[in-house]
Amino acid sequence: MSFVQPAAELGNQYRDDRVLRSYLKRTLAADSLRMIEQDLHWLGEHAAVAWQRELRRSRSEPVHTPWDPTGTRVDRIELTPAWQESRTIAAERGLVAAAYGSPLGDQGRVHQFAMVYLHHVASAIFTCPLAMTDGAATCLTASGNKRLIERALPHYLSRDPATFWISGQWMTETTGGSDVSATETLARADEHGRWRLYGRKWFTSAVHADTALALARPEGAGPGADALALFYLEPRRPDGLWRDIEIHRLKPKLGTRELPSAETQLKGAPAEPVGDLAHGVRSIAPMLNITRCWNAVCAIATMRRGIALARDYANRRVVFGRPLAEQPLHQETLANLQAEFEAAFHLVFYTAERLGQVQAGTAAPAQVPLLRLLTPLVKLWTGKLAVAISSEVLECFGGAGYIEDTGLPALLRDAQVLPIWEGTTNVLSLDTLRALRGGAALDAWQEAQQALLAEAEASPGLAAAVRAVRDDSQWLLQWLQSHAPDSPGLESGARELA
Ligand code: MFK
Ligand code: FAD
Repeated sequence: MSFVQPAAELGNQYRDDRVLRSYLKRTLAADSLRMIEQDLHWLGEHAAVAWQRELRRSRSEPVHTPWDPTGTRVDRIELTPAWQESRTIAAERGLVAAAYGSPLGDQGRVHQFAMVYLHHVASAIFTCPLAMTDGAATCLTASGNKRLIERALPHYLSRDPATFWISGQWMTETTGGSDVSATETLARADEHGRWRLYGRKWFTSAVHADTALALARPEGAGPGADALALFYLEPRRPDGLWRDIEIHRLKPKLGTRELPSAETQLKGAPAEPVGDLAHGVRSIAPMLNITRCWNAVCAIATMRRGIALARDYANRRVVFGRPLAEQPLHQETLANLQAEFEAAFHLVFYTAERLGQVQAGTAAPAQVPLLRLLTPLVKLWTGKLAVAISSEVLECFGGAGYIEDTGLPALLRDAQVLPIWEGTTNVLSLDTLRALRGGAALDAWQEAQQALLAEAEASPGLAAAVRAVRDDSQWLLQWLQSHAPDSPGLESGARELA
């Protein structure tokens, strides 16, 4: 019998995650940690079991059936088993609910994102609709629309799979996803005064979601983005049939294949304005900021999974007479990946802490502009890094990393969406400059940086590194100070950045 290389294995992803465990121990009171640890152990175990299970079966994809045998338009979407299982897990573990009214107070976001981090890779990308659902809950809350809050929030925050609802986010059209100003979807009041939407939404992920928030242009409104309004829809009737909506097709995607992302025609779909009949981008911005935070959490989850597999493999694979893990150059490769991941991890959870405090109203005033600044930064940086790390992880497996049924190529394919959706890297770079307007974010950032550096300086051995970071950041501060306060400066700043 010739040699057979054992595959990489995963243990309980909570138990084995030194970075997560030490962070939570440092951040949460012992009682709080005890309260949530059962969830974390369960999700950590599920992550390991799901990984092994997915390797043993071929990955399925959702199926769209436009017509029934009698010729009636049905647009049935059949979901994959892993996707359906993930919906149940999400409701029962409270992956959205944990962030609202948490017994951990303003640390509810830390609890929630620790769970999301453990679950993302095992979730079949169900984290996409969960992010949008969380975003919708925040967005409706911010709108103050009492009727919609009472209607939808109890479902979004339900821990019962039978009553749990997920939301979609319908912005992108063929005219543009970054620049939504040319949105063609029209909102027109019918003879009963009920708003109906007409148009084509070009990317609608989790298309079968129970509700959606959509941008549309009210009839008679002028051109441009500010004339758009935000609408709430329940796209399907209780019997599952679509309300004046047709699904053209499910998109054939590079990755995220279990996530049904559709091209959708709105043919008079009933909808309800969330707020004013204008300022739709401003109204949906709270949703964007939540989903961008989720994106960052899912990015570090991807990095951590790849590194865990690569480390395990390095102990099993023997090259040039010793385990790969003992080859100095490979040790350096793994150490670099780990260092990049740990930096990203801490920035993401630092942002999650600020988000929880701002949401709970316990944040100091300066935390609000700081969070606004960190959100696009953390999304754009971790999105790109997840792709780079996943690519390096594949190489750590040599040729095996390129082979479908190791499960590794899916990791890279799924990572590639992270820098694209929810704002591409360049669009978020410009959003960062938008967040810097007025100077409050920059002041808050400097203050936060000083506090962090003072804390780090107190740790033995870190003082020299802290001084180096402080020196390096001086040029950036000066650059930002010269460009941030006014928008013409921002535009020339964007050119310089490019
Ligand atoms: C598994 C991982 C989880 C993630 C799952 C995600 C699944 C969903 C997939 C999707 O991709 S959904 C679609 C996501 N689409 C985007 O992210 C759009 C990207 N483009 C932008 O973000 C553009 O910058 C933007 C559309 C916002 C530009 O629109 P405008 O109208 O030209 O911008 P403008 O005039 O600067 O801003 C309008 C208002 O919104 C301003 O407020 P005021 O009216 O009070 O002045 C802005 O300050 C405000 N605004 C814009 N972005 C904001 C914001 N406010 C707070 N936060 C922001 N991020
Ligand atoms: P464009 O906006 O045309 O961008 C093309 C290039 O131009 C990018 O590199 C971008 O960075 C660059 N660019 C744009 N503006 C500028 C600028 N001012 N300066 C410099 N560079 C710029 N959308 C939804 O609304 N709902 C969904 O559910 C949804 N699901 C998705 C699922 C998947 C799998 C994918 C891939 C996309 C999904 N999207 C969804 C769409 C996504 O949000 C958009 O694709 C994204 O925002 C980019 O828009 P676009 O495709 O029109 O590209």
